[in-house]
Amino acid sequence: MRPIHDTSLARDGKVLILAYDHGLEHGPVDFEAVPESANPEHVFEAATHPAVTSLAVQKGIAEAYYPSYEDEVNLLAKLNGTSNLWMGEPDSAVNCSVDYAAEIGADAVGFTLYGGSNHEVEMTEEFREAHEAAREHDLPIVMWSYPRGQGIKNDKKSDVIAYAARQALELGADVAKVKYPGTREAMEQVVEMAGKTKVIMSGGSKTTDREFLESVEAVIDAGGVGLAVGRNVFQRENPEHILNALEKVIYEEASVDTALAAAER
Ligand code: FBP
Repeated sequence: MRPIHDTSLARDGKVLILAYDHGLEHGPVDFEAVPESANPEHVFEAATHPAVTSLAVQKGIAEAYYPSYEDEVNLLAKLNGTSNLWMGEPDSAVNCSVDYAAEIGADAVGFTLYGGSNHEVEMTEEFREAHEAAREHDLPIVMWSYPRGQGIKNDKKSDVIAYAARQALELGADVAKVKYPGTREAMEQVVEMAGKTKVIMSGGSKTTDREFLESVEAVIDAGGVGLAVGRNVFQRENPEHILNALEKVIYEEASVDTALAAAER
């Protein structure tokens, strides 16, 4: 296990990854709410906010835009990804090696595992290769641990999410990125199952400021270290406001009311 507190993935042991792989995973529909969010520069600018510990993007976005931001933004290179254009059991193509991620300046790497999919065995073998290469490069590895597919009846159930966190620990991820199980108590079980692997919440589709911040607060209270968030930031007209509020909740462990008051500072 690679302790993350001394890496650029963390600030004071906490993590706020701005995720921006949606153009591949979901397609242009995710940019409709705020059309300028289709421009990667808009999101790279948001990632310069001091609350953001790294920006997670696919290789193509990293190659094209990261050179202009390498002094201000930490890069988390996603190693696999998939589009929403095909149908079938969940799977994700490995499209970037750890060697190449390191070459383009990545400070960390990310990998999606769909536990429960008929492709879980192959994906786990691919993760093994990524994990061992990440260790060679001394790069932290974050697992997007998302059980889904034929083996999974309900991917929102807390014991399924706890299993996802445990898979991340067993397979050697430094950080497990999991869906929010709905309550602080459920998140505590997830964190317990993850052991020394740090747990972060996946942002999910856009909600109100209060609802979103309350879920982040519950994650922190449960012993999680932060979140990886995409739509709840870039689908807002002013990403800076919600990042100001997240900074309060994650790093200062402030209440949601305090964070909301600070959002428009
Ligand atoms: P959000 O905060 O927008 O949910 O982003 C997190 C993330 O894991 C992205 O990295 C990814 O593109 C997306 O969610 C995948 O969502 P799903 O596969 O659940 O539709």
